[in-house]
Amino acid sequence: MDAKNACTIVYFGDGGSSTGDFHAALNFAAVLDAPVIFFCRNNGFAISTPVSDQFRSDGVVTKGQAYGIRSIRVDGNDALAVFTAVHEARKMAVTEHKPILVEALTYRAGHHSTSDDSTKYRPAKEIDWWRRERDPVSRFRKWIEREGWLNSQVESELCSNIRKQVLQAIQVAEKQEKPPIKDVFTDVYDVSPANLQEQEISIRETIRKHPQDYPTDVPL
Ligand SMILES: Cc1ncc(C[n+]2csc(CCOP(=O)(O)OP(=O)(O)O)c2C)c(N)n1
Repeated sequence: MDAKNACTIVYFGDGGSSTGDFHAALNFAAVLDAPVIFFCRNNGFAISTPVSDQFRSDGVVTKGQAYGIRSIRVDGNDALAVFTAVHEARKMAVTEHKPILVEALTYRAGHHSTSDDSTKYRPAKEIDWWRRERDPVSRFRKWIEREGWLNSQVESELCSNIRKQVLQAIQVAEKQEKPPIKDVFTDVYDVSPANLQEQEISIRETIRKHPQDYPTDVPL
């Protein structure tokens, strides 16, 4: 980042803010004056654990303040509020060379994953309310419609245009050669540590023993 007009943004959930690494990261960022935007999506749950069972602080914004980091809370379902907050946060991070924390208050209107049934730990009515009354996409749509920037004709043209672009991109991507197996091991470290070297030997040995189970379009 030295002398560059740049900063980093990291995204995490309320559950992430309940882990030790989060606290170490905030402290390091604060004392080292790292130009980082910590963006927390506080959707009220870490899978099924509500925030009331995770922490007693007033949300996540106060955790940033406790480490001497300027922190702001926004309505995470208001796209313009989120845009404005991140825009300002970036300016501060880049010009002042300091970290910023943004807490976006929101709600997970779907299940955590395909193996989750969130009605087991929260009322279906609550989920419906957020879907109906607070959906950020509907809110943003209403705003751009009111401004006269979107109507059903513009929308359908836009959708069919984008669909074509996506299909073309998929066709191009599918023709690309798959990355070779060695890339699995060279992606993170400059010098591969011993445990990764062992894993590479082990996977190559497994492929040698069971070639029929290894995809033919992935170079070795
Ligand atoms: C180190 C570690 N511990 C536990 C898990 C299991 N896990 C996956 S998602 C999750 C909850 C994350 O909660 P949050 O950060 O609020 O994200 P969200 O549920 O909003 O996606 C947990 C505990 C994990 N992936 N990694």
